[in-house]
Amino acid sequence: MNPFSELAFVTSVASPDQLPPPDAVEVAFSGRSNVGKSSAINAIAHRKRLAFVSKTPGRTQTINFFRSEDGTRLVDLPGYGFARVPQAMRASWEALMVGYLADRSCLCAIVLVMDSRHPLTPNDLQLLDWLRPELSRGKRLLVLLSKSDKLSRLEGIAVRRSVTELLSRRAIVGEVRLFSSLNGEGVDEARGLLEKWLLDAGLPASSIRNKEPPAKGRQAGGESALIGIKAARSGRRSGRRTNVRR
Ligand SMILES: Nc1nc2c(ncn2[C@@H]2O[C@H](COP(=O)(O)OP(=O)(O)OP(=O)(O)O)[C@@H](O)[C@H]2O)c(=O)[nH]1
Ligand SMILES: [Mg+2]
Repeated sequence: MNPFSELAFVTSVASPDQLPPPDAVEVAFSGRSNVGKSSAINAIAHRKRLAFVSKTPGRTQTINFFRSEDGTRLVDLPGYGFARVPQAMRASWEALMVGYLADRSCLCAIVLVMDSRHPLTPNDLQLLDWLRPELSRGKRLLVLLSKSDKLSRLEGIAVRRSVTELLSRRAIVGEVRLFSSLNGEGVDEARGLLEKWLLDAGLPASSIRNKEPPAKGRQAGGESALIGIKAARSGRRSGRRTNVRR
């Protein structure tokens, strides 16, 4: 049975202090605007309109939470790198995303969605490098190379290989899969990996609730993904924030 088919929308969050308490095990979907994050959530849940999909880049502007009865949450993050929105608006979505990723004790895995035709943009690389310490502390990474239906089989093999090699060169531990929410390539595999990781992370939710510290609101600060990432790191160095699960 698909463990994600019973997911239901919980809440939309526009600032870090509105985040729900960390009383579930979460998997977050991140990536550039318009790469197919919301579509990937729908495909994995085998639902048509759970997360909102749009042709217009920058559609998901809040953090959207979808929860299942067993204490699992899939989290749809706002996209980054969309040039055609005002800088201030972009900065606020990106700060929201980085703030969430930097300080979420119940986050067990990050799905980085990249368009298989244009993977590894500077922002993707920056996010990957920034995630490396979290991954070495046990968080999982699944890279989905989306819209693989637009590639030939050989192109798909080549892009998966080159992304896998890049992760290895940068000492980033993660799984890389071709993915299409249109023709279903990689969907079952992605679902299986996430299910396994969530189980490894310690479901059921009742046991998690007893262990998690209370949620702490925290502003990531900053004017862009770059600045947001720097702010999150320097906050960590100065010891201001420490509740990421080790
Ligand atoms: N061909 C193809 N199109 C896709 C696929 N996944 C998503 N799309 C299309 O890409 C566009 C963006 O999809 P979304 O799922 O809304 O992308 P997103 O990353 O959530 O976008 P933002 O919320 O704006 O950051 C839509 O027109 C989708 O129909 C795919 O696997 N193949
Ligand atoms: Mg979206």
